[in-house]
Amino acid sequence: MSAAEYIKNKYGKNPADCTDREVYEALLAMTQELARQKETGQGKKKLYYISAEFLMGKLLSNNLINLGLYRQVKEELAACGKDLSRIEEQEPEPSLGNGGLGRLAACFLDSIATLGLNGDGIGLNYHFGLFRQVFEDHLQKELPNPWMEKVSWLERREVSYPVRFGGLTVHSRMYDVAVTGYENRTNRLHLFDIETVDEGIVKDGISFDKEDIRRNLTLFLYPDDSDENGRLLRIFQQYFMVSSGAQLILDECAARGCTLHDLPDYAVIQINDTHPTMVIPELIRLLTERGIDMDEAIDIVTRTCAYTNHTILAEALETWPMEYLKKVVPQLVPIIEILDDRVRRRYPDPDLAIIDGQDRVHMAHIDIHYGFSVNGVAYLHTEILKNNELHKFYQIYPEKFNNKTNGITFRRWLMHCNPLLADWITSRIGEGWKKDAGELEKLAALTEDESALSQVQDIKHQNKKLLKEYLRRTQGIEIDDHSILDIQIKRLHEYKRQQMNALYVIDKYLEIKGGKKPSRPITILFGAKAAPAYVIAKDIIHLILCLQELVNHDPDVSPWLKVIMVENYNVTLAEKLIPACDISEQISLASKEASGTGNMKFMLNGAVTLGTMDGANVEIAQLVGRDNIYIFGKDSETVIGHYARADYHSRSYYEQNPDIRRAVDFLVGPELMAIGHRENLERLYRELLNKDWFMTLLDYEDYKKTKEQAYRDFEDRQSWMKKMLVNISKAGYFSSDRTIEEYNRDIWKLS
Ligand code: 26Q
Repeated sequence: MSAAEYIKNKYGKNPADCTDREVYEALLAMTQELARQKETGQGKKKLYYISAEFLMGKLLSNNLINLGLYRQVKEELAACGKDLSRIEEQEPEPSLGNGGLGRLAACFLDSIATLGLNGDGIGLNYHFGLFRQVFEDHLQKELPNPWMEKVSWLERREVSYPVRFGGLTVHSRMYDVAVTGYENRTNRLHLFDIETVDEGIVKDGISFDKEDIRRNLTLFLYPDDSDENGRLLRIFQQYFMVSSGAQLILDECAARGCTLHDLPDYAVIQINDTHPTMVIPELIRLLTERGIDMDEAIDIVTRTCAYTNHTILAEALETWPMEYLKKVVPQLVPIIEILDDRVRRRYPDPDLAIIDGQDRVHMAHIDIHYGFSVNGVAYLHTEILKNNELHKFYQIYPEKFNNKTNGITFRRWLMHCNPLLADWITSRIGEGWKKDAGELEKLAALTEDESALSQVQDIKHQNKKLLKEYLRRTQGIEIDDHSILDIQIKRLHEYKRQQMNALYVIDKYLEIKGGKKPSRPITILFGAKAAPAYVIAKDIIHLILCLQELVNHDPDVSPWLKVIMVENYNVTLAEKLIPACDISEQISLASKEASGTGNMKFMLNGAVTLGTMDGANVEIAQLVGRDNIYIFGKDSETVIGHYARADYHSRSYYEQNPDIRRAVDFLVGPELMAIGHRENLERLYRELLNKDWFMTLLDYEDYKKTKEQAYRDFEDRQSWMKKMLVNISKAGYFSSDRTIEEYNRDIWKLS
């Protein structure tokens, strides 16, 4: 049945007479029905990807693409005067993730289904997801972000499990979201929730009673661990997820014929960072409760669970005080003590223990000892884990460690977000790249083809115009589609160094004020949410918003330089920004960014990377070659050396480099003070001068030099288009289909 007929059947009228809302709801229902028809056989072994975050983004268009209906539906609607991209705007974005880790989980689900693998996701159904960001008085303010509507992708299932906490028992309820594969099977994302949650307890922004577990359990996604007072609630959430998940896994495996003794033949559980780590002691508890002795239960679980590490920041590694666990999950405490005891008997080194001298439980240590695989998410990251951060574990379990360089789904991050480029690629090299991303390499043959280069240039310009229109309509922001578009979009964190980009804005502003004009207008665009309790991150947002006000309203400067900070950066916005971008800022302090995945999305869409030798940038540089990427800054070994010797002092860079001094002083100068708040700007100034833990000033000079080289090179339009084309042609390696094939080959071993 065609979409138009479906709509007619549903409402008894033509699509042309329907509201966008009606069309959206009909398409959603139709898509769900079609997706359900593709739920195929279960097979014996099944993957469970368990994660506190799944940052899915909007689903309508993605599902239409995967079901092979997108073009037809778009044309049918157009014939009735309806624009599918406007219909899409009816859909709220479910923001069930913070950033990279959650978005990676969503890309993985897409690829798992696309490769026809039997694998489901397990997570939580946060009612408000991550907060919605608004700017007021040049500051970030957080508001709830409701996304669940009467008609939505969630399907309520008749599946419910008791989850026991110290002092209370709740009952989980399972909701499913269909996960369509590209021209392949449909899998499921299971999101657990409880029915007693009360959205009405949220007052004044996003504050609520942290102790009322029945009412608050699945209200919000934790915006990261800098939020002190929510830690206990975070443990409640984690246990709720893993206990429901573990019960589901055991039930499903039993239904497929598993005796529990042979669980590793029926299930493999991929633990996405340490947030779901309690699934290990919980499964051991459930197995022993069902009559399996402790030794065997530990062995079974160890052969079932695999762990992915996403961070090398010591402060982001989860360690929970035993006292918290005793309060929330007393039934796991004796099991964790047994696990710790066994480790201590084999390995006397206290660094390998699960419970440390301060009675804190190191979640990653549970995963490494009691899982069969430990993987990092990019080559450099895995090397640092093996040689530095987790070196002692690597020495005792070398066979467990492996690398799985991250990837992204090309369905969403090219076919959906950049149809102009996707169609052009198809017109040049055929359709094959959609299933075999390696075929993008064929584009390399076109780098000397002038018509190809000018078409690529034209597509980039078209995308800038589309972005301009979108930002004008949705954010009231004006951009110049003839300027260089230089973009940094990612969570706000000091290690990602948005502050370095902001210092450059100041430097450039002062240069232009002094009469030195660039050869072409430049737009420097930021998008970032800061964790509500992360003070310095919020100060950096404040600085950028003040610069936006100052620079864009200065008639001497604004024709040449514009600063834009988009509000409420999310997946939907990323899909609009990335296709229009010229320069992709990936400027983390080397050794700190585990991988990055935005870097891959930009590359695929023909932006050129300006970055440090960190995370997957290292692999991008290797693939495209030094002529097609702008690399600057100290490498990871140098940085790790500075930390080891504690010999980095930002003040000496401030004192020696007049550009740096001028830009840093500007933070507390009269121009910004007239716009912003003294407290925030002075705190940032002191931080940079006295601490600068992520070594902004160390790399500043090289950053400025390299960025300006990129701006100059941009003027040679022909050679820039070549760089773009080389980037696109080498992006195939970063398809999450490749990543998932590697997970399956080395870890999951599903047939
Ligand atoms: C920890 C404790 C308590 C509460 C929250 C948290 C918490 C929440 C989210 C800790 C970390 C996160 C998110 C981490 C994350 O997104 N990491 C990113 O993962 C990407 C996918 O592998 C990488 O590409 C990025 O480099 C990495 O930063």
